[in-house]
Amino acid sequence: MTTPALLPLSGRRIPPLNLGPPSFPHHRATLRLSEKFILLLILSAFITLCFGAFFFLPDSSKHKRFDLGLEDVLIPHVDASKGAKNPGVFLIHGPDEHRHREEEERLRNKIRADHEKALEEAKEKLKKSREEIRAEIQTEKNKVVQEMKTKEKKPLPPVPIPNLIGIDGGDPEDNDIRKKREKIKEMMKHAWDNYRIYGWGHNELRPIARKGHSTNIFGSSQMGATIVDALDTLYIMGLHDEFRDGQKWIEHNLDFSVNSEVSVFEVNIRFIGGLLAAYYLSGEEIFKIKAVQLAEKLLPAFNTPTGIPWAMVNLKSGVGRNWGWASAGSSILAEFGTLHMEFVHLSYLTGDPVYYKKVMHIRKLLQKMDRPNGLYPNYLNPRTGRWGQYHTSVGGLGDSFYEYLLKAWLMSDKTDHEARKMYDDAIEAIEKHLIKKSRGGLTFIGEWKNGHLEKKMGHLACFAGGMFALGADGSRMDKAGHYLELGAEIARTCHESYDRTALKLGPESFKFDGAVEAVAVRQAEKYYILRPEVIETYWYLWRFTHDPRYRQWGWEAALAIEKYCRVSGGFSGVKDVYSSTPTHDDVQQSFFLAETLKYLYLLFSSDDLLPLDHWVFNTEAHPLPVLHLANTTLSGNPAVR
Ligand code: DMJ
Repeated sequence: MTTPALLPLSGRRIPPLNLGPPSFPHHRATLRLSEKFILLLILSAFITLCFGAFFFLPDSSKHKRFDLGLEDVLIPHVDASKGAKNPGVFLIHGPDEHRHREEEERLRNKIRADHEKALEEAKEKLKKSREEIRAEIQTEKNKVVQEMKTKEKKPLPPVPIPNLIGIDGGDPEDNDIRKKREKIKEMMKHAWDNYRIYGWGHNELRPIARKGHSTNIFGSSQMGATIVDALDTLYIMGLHDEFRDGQKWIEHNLDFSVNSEVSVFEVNIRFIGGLLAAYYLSGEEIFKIKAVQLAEKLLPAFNTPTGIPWAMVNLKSGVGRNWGWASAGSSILAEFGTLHMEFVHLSYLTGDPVYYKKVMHIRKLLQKMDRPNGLYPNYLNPRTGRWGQYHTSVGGLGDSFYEYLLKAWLMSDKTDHEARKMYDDAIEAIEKHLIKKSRGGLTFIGEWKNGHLEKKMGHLACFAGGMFALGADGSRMDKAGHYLELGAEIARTCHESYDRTALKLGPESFKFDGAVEAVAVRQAEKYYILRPEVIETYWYLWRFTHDPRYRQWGWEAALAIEKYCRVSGGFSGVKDVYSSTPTHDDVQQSFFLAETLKYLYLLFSSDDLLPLDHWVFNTEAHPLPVLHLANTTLSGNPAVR
């Protein structure tokens, strides 16, 4: 007879016990309840039995061991001679017995601990969303595939060494300029030495509190962001002891297996960009190895339904997500659109096309999409592949996407025509809809918000002056002169935004509204956090025009930084550039060493240091060499065949 208990537990229907008229629904419910109760009882009894057996059997077997004479089979190390008077009875005595008990105890504890851990992990899993679990599974799969690949991996194919021209030197002939350059180097020493003393290994420095600092872009990790970001600046300045110090730290301490959720974009531009530049400049393999290790950790961020990566990824679990503040769960244009340079270099150096494919996939997807007025909105949903809010900006949220289209073309030795076309199309739409002249004759780049132009320009957008100048050569219909002029106008506007403040440092963003021109209106927009964009534009304009005004403006900015941002423990941002008594924000940003001081140093160097026809700077000012891609053999890459 089949009893309910013997029916398969997984079966959806269990026949009711024949204890009452089946026609009454409430009875049926009662019966099902009691059946379930019985089943539960049986099940729990079974589990208890198994559990008990698991824990107690070893204990009882200990008793058996002393009288059943099976020890030679079960425990072959028992000393049989000790039980010789009573054949068949083997005793474990003294130290042996003690050791044995300890061993059993240790095993039991281990089993208990493993069991607890498994329960905890199961509990944690249940807390996660379907998507998180799916992403974890995908990450595990990728890991296995990656491991298999690694096992199969043949040595990396040799790649042609790019032309590494102008990695040092740059001594200017003019004595005054040389002194200015020396001063910038001294500022770098001050920033680095204080970070070395008070913030070593932390991401950034609090120069007044004299301790380490970090922000959410680096998650909870201490990954020495300042060290990685500063390396190439140290190198080109000839600060080689400091460079070696940083290298040693990276070799021994930089570990990416951390349970920390980081920004994919920031980690890419600061860490991967910084490590690749350090590798190219110094030739030290360790930087390349670390860059590749880190890049592998970023790959799970691309596991989305569209292949548009999440903004953040947990370096350990590979789980990704987007910023809570982003429109409709979107990824950000300036973030997923600023991976191309580094990822192409990774494929170039490893021979593994995976990185190249990820960024080309993003490009192809963007090419297919409709663009309102030819403008790229800042938000794109990685689940649906649809735009979020129709906001377009050449400042925050959009900026470096345009920069990387141009630089993809430059980096490919001007062979990636697709990238150049996308850049030209985008810039034409930007010029038509976003670039205006103020009443006072200042050219500015506004922001497009749902069909309106907001007449506000961010400090971040000031980099575009340099971009227009850099892209002038090779522009459509030979509009080179026009774009160089446009770059110069943006440089002038941004200089005005500095000049109209008490500290001669620019605000975070400034307005063009009636009588207000190039001035911040809201208190929350009056800060300066050691940003580089205005100085970056001065440098590009200097390289293309050699107009001395750019060196002069750069020097004004350097003096203002020295006067108002320098403190004994490093350099700090200021909260209000319109107040003549500055309040410090107590943060020395890593980009101050990577970008601001590097661009200043280059501004007072001769052009043979990192010449622009051989090097392309990533958006964090890390120089990467032009790749003569026609010589490489990456599979599936039409640009390189
Ligand atoms: C830097 O990290 C990079 O330049 C990035 O593209 C945006 N801005 C910051 C510095 O202001």
